[in-house]
Order: sequence, then C-alpha cells, then structure tokens
Amino acid sequence: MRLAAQESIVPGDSVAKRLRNLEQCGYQAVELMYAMTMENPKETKAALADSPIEALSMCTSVDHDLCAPGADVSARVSKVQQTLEFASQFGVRSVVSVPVRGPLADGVSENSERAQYRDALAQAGEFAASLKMAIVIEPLNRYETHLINRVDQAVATAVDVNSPGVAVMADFFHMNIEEADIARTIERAGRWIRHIHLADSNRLNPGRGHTEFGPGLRALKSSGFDGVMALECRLGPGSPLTELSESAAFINSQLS
Ligand code: LER
Ligand code: MN
Repeated sequence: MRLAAQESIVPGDSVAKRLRNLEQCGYQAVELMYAMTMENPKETKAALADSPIEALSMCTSVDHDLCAPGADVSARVSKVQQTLEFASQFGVRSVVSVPVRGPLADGVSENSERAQYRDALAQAGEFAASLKMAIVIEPLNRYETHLINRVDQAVATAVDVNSPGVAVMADFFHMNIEEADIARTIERAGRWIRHIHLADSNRLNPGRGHTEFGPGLRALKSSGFDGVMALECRLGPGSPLTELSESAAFINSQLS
C-alpha cells in the first residue's frame, strides 16, 4: 500500500516542488484533484515523469456527483467518463465518486434516486473497466449526504452493479462518525475497498485528533489492501511540511 496526500494540501509553488516535498516527507503517491489538474495537465504529466511519486487516484468535484438533484444524469455520466479518460494519462487507477450531497430533495423518492445512481454508476463503471480503472464509491457522513453513509451501503451498491470498474473507498473521517467499529467495517468490506482517505476526528492530519487509527489500518493491511491511503485534511498546528512528515511517521507506526 502507498501513502499519499491530496495535492491541494502540499506546499510548493509548482507540481514538481509539491512532489519533491511529498517524497521528502515520506510519501509514495499524490492524490490529484480534478480541478487543479485540469488547470495544468502538461506540467503535472512532466513532473510525474520526473518523480518517483505516483498519481494513482483522483478526487472529483461536486459537479461529478452522479445523481445530484436536478442534474442531467447522462451529462454527469459523460463528465465522469471524460474525467476517467483525462485521469488515465497520469496513471490514475481510482476515481472518487460521491453519489449526491445534502438532504433528499423535495419531491424525489429515495428509491428512484437509488435506481438512478445505480444506472449511472453501471454506465460509468463499464467505461472505467474498459480503461482498467475503477470508480470508487465514497460514503460521506450524515451531515454531508443522505444516500450512502456507511461502507456496507457502498459495498451493497457495488455488489448490485457488479462491474470490474466499480469498487468502494473508505474515509476515516466519515467512518469515525458513521461506523460502530472501523476495523470490523474494513474486515467485512475486504477486497471491495480499493482506496482510503485519511483525516483525524477534527479533520486535521492523522495524529492531531482522537481517532484511533491502529485497528482500522491493521485490518486494512490484513485484508491485503494494495491501494493508496491519501490524506484529505487540513494540516496543523505546526508547519505543513512538519505535519506531513509527522503524519507519515504516525501512520507507519500505527500499521505495525
Ligand atoms: C467530503 O467530505 C469528502 O470526504 C471528499 O472526499 C468528497 O470528495
Ligand atoms: Mn473523503
């Protein structure tokens, strides 16, 4: 497994500098941010070619959410497909997919929303599979979405869609709110988990809040997880580089 941070939290005034900082802080990968990478794809590609840091995951924006209320679902599917193609040029294997954010919209039934999401995911997943990539369904906590809050709900959706292009991810910040037992959740989901987001209870970097990372991380290791764990958090209270280094050391210590 590889440790990454989202590019947006890494200090540095160029992609090359950010990748160097990540490497020096003990990371093996970077999580690309769709909007940021769209602004400088050539610079990103060149910097990656010149660095041992890999870009195996891409986080998407709210306008990729496949069943947002009022959205044109086929346009959303096309956007996700274009994003998969765009991301593939950097070596990305997993693209994050949030179904919908916020409360259930007025006049929409949860069943129809679920069916709409399933269909959109099946189409996008087929395209992902053709590129040997995966869309990873991200459960968010109840204050951010109403549809998929727990990892087992994401797994049930992936099982239902049954595509090699659809898998699941788990975010420790959301799991800390929604799951009764993080380690058990990870054990149960097993190989469905293809990607991880790391943030502490207060959404600072791991080690700066009160989430107990050890049991979940060790469950992940025992499950044979071979993906990326990406920091998605604010960094503090020290300088960004110190915090990145200390979180890498903290995560490694919790894994053994
Ligand atoms: C939002 O809370 C989150 O965790 C992001 O990964 C969504 O893309
Ligand atoms: Mn996340």
